[in-house]
Amino acid sequence: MKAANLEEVAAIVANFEINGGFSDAVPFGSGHINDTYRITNSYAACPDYVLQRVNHEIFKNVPALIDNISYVTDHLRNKFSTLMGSANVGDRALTLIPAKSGQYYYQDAKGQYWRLYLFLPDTRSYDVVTTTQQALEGGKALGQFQNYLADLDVSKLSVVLPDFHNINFRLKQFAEAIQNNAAGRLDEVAAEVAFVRAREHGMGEIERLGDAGKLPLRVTHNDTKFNNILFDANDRAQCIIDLDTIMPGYMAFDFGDAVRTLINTAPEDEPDLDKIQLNIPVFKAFAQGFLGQTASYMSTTELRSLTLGITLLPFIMGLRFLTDYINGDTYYKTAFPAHNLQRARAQFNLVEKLEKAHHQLYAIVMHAAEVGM
Ligand code: ADP
Ligand code: GN1
Ligand code: MG
Repeated sequence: MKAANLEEVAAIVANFEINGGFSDAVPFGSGHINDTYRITNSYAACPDYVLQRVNHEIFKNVPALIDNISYVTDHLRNKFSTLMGSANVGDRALTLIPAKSGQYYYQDAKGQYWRLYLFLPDTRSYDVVTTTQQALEGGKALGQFQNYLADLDVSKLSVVLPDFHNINFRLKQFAEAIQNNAAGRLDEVAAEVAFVRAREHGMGEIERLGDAGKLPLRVTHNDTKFNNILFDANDRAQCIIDLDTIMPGYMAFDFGDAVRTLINTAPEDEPDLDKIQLNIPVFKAFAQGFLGQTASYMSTTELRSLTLGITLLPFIMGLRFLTDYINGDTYYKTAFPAHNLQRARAQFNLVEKLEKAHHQLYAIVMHAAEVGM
């Protein structure tokens, strides 16, 4: 999808119930799927907003996705006000702004879907985690998110992207991509294909445990990249964002995807594989924060599954980046032609390093769980 220009964005914003007026829009964030703009208000006393174009080629049912977000954010707001007596509930959960139609989205003449949130001022997010405080705070916030959503009626959530973290589904897509070789890139990726083949069975353990009824389905976020946690000016975690993929899932998915991004000393697409190292103190702090909120209601099997999630999630991401590379970059936004391959290589390198550290990571999770009980 082509980026929208300023006039287009202003015209879109005019369809929402905003306070004040439109002053400016700048592209914002580094997401791979949607387009995000920060909207500044022409009145200093009125709030700024975040406008997003939801990629409806990927999210086929945007109204259902918006309903999920509205349901979850209402529930979170209630929890924050009843359990924490928090006066600033609006700072802790995203606030959707209604369109003039009354719905929480606007569909333009081209059929594109837009939504508007209140902008949370003085916040920031981290692509790479550098301090144990950030990790501890992030762990507490994601654990609390799990905790607060544990009593939500899962049946009211739409499954917006079926089988999103199901490795068997991702392997099937991978096999199809290899079969089609649509971009003629297969010869270049023999080493990566072999890497996947060697792990196909082992990576299926979470699905097998789930199918055998040994892991509960919970409300999961499913995109817990660390940069989806907003921090305030004092580096306290303030709000979990990017709620498009909220669906039923396994706790290990959320734990694993967060660890994928926070334990890595380098960005997700680092080209220099030597720069990809494991930050163990940061991981330990995150595990403490997360399990302090959640360990008390997890079985030993579920706790163990968290350590499986630590290697599964970077493996799945690497597999998806590789599949997209083979397909000719049809899913993720890319900044240059080999971007998806570079991402896949970085993720697979991380998987190797995590595999080597498995026993150490397992011990840290189990210790944090004991402390957190
Ligand atoms: P994407 O799916 O593209 O990652 P996000 O919803 O995560 O989109 O938003 C992209 C970035 O925009 C975030 O990393 C964050 O920095 C910023 N952002 C998103 N929502 C808000 C908000 N309500 N207030 C302030 N910043 C926000
Ligand atoms: C995508 O849009 P963004 O960047 O938050 C993807 C996630 C991946 C992530 C990898 C709907 O998320 O699953 O983990 O890229 N989202 C979707 O950075 O596919
Ligand atoms: Mg995001």
